[in-house]
Amino acid sequence: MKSSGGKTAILILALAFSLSGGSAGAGEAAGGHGGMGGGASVPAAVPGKIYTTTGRVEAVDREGAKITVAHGAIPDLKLPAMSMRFNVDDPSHLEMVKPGDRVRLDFRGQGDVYTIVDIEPL
Ligand SMILES: [Cu+2]
Repeated sequence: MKSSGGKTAILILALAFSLSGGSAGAGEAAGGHGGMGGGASVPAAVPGKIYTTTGRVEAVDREGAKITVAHGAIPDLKLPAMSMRFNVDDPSHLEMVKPGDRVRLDFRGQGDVYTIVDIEPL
């Protein structure tokens, strides 16, 4: 299939995802590590600090401006490898990657909310 078919499928998936998740509440929409358990062992991100990691894109939510990435361990944040949903500040980043892509991403954190400031396919 050409890319148009794939894009349609992705859009439908993204729409279904946002619809099914829409009633879960704003707190869940922030993504992050709220459900990880343990809690105390995860240090808060240093405000303003940019962290870099690599991973694989699992989902791109254009409506919600979020990208889900299965990232590697992030020693600075004492995070194991995991799947995590990041906010996206720059909408153009939503167009630059698609599910399945290996990516490098730069992000910053505030509390449990992690926001991608740059992302590029590897
Ligand atoms: Cu994570």
